[in-house]
Amino acid sequence: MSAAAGAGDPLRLARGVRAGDRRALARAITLVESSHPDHALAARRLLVDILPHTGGSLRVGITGAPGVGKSTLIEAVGLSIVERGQSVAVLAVDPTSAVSGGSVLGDKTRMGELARRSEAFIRPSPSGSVLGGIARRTRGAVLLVEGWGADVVLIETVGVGQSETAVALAADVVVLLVGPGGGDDLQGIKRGVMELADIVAVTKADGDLRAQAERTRNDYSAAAAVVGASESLPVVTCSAFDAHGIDELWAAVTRRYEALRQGSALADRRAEQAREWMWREVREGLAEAARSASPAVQHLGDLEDAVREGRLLPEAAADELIASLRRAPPPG
Ligand SMILES: Nc1nc2c(ncn2[C@@H]2O[C@H](COP(=O)(O)OP(=O)(O)OP(=O)(O)O)[C@@H](O)[C@H]2O)c(=O)[nH]1
Ligand SMILES: [Mg+2]
Repeated sequence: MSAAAGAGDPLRLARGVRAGDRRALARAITLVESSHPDHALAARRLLVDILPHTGGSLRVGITGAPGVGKSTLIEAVGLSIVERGQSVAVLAVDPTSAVSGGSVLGDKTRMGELARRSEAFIRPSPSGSVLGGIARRTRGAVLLVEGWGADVVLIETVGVGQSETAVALAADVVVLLVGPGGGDDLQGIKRGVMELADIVAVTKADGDLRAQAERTRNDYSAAAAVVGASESLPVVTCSAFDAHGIDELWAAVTRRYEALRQGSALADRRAEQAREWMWREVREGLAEAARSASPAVQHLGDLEDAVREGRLLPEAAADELIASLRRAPPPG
């Protein structure tokens, strides 16, 4: 079968991942990230085989503005996890942006020490050419690193647009990282970023920035109370440079995780993420079918023109496409 040949044997790959083979893991993630239609079936076989061996890790999203210090903090946190005898996987989910450029190189150098540890696996961002499907690829990669045996998964993301959804659909605990400057960063609250966060960490709290970071921490604590994000939203300061606050931050993360594990909160959260994921797939699949498989596809250009020129309401055009999809014979 050519598809399986192109993608390698998914079941062999799955065995390699479960045996702790890092190269197999890297190839497995590449397969799941692939947007090549021939790889979709192999990727699914792989994930189905891995699925019974997943769910055992603490999944942490680390989100924050570009350059705020996410990768550097992840290296510090990751090293302390490894020192405690646990394994850690780092996933960066943002496609390389034109702005920051070359984040693959950046991540590798910024996490150089962690990258050399056998208990750590680091997967830099997918390349900038890959658009769409970030949530799907992130979830797939989380399952794979769990199958590999990661005790902790750290997911780095700038947390806007698609990657915000990706982290919300994949993480158990979300840490919002902010700079010591306050000011503009506080806009994050208005944008609702804090509603997504379980913990706020003011990073770069070292040297001259330490006092300012403490003031920013107080600002965030006060702001969290005002927006009613949560009476118990922890706000901490930390530094990846002098290791200040790293243990406290990690203690806050594990406290949150242990709280979720009381009763069924963690299982409920993950169940809801899986359900939401299914509906995303349905929405994306239907949109794709409307674009490519609907009998109205020959008129698609006309429909779009009519909508663009204001001759047809967008909702009327959508109705027409959906109606035509309903009339279409089922695939296969
Ligand atoms: N003083 C100080 N600087 C830091 C700290 N952490 C990171 N930096 C600096 O902040 C800059 C950005 O750090 P990164 O870790 O690459 O930030 P990032 O959020 O991962 O950036 P992107 O992945 O590009 O969004 C680098 O120059 C770091 O050296 C810290 O704890 N203290
Ligand atoms: Mg980074």
